[in-house]
Amino acid sequence: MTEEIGVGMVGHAFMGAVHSQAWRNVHRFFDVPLTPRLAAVGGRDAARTKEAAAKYGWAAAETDWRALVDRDDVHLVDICTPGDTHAEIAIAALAAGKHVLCEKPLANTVEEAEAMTAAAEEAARRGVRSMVAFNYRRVPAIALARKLVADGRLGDVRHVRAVYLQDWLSDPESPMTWRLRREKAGSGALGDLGAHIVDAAQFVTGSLVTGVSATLETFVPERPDGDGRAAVTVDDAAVFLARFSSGALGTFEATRYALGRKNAMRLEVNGSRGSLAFDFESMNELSVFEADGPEAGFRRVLVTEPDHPYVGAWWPPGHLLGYEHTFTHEAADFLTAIGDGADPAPSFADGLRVQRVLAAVEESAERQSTWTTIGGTR
Ligand code: SOE
Repeated sequence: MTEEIGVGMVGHAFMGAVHSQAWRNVHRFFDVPLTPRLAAVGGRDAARTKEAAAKYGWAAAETDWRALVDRDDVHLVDICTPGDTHAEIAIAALAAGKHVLCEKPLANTVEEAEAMTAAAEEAARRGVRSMVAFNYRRVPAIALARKLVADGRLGDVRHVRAVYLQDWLSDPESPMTWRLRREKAGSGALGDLGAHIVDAAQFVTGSLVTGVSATLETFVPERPDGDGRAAVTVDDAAVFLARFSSGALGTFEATRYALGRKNAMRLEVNGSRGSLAFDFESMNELSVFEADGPEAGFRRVLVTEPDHPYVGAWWPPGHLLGYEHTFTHEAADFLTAIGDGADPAPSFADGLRVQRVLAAVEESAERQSTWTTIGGTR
């Protein structure tokens, strides 16, 4: 076993559960330089946090995130809380010399993301690492897509078509949640789902979104909340056009109202020599078209070969991977960067760039039908 690194995770709901399994398993499948020790999990409710610690295998439970950050046996802080707490926890942890993995979107505002990025850059000079948890980068088919584009197999990228479709809000009577409160979540489908496809599109094409024209909608303005009703203060859906630094054009759509689509995170890229298409609901596949290939038509590549990204650590070809594996890959990449003394990606600066795109989408939607250019990108 390699040297241990104590992990402290704040938050233990959906993301906490999936991150827990990644920390528990990563060193059993990947040759990582550090072995995680699940030192402590943090949550506000003592009984529920204790229960989560027992269920997911954490040695201790803390009800105050500051106490968790301050623990001597915690060297890495994993932030799995709603966006309103990311900046405060990340900045305190980095100041205390703890490596930080932070769930997406990086923050609720550009200002918070800027402060987090400044703290991360200062901490990196002290050897303290930070990364944003854009887990879809670690889907083997998405990583393969990036490689195909980088190797020039698609030629010059002309179009990016990205959608992220869920349907869990389709029923207007489904109850209020923190995800629908602006002060908690920052934005709605835009930050939750749109952030993923912006990151994935930039990652796969190696190019940045430079401007957007957007529209947002909240279809159901209030929802049941306890004995009454509460106002939904975020978008239910976001649709936007984009330009990329490479010259490509993009279209993006993020919604929680696409009935029948449960987690359809889809990306299609068309280049001068070929195209590729991905759908998370068939996450082990990548469709590839090469214009100078022997036959016309898309090929369905089953991304389960040992030489495909991340796959060699797992099962024999054709034995499929799932959602949870993407988080194990993320943990492996982060531990490797920490062990190697390297800056991991996506960095907080990458998270800030996505945050700027989200803010530009909101600004454009607010102004209605204007092209809004994003500062800091070429
Ligand atoms: C909920 O909409 C959610 O869990 C997102 O928050 C995640 O980031 C996404 O991976 C799945 O859907």
